Amino acid sequence: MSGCSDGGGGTSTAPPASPSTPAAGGPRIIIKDFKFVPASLLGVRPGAKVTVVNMDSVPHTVTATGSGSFDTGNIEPGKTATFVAPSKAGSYPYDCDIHEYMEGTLTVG
Ligand SMILES: [Cu+2]
Repeated sequence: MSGCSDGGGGTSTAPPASPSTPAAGGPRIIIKDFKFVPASLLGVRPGAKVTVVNMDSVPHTVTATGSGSFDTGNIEPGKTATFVAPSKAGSYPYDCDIHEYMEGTLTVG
């Protein structure tokens, strides 16, 4: 096997994170300093693709608690993952499988 060394090939031209700029591609969760930002992600469309960016230096996950509705699996440092929001409106708490004190809520509707 060859050609697997480019680490996912993200865009390298993205400017530094700018909190005031809405994400073009839809809802997004940033993981930084062992926190989910925003901790409560509101107004996510049912079935929307949610992007998760891990800006920490350790792996994290976004794992729905209880419902099992979504789970990114391990997101390595500096990597981005996506998951599909539940198709039913409601509030979906999640945590990090590795650091259970990390908590957030995804609200669909
Ligand atoms: Cu974590």
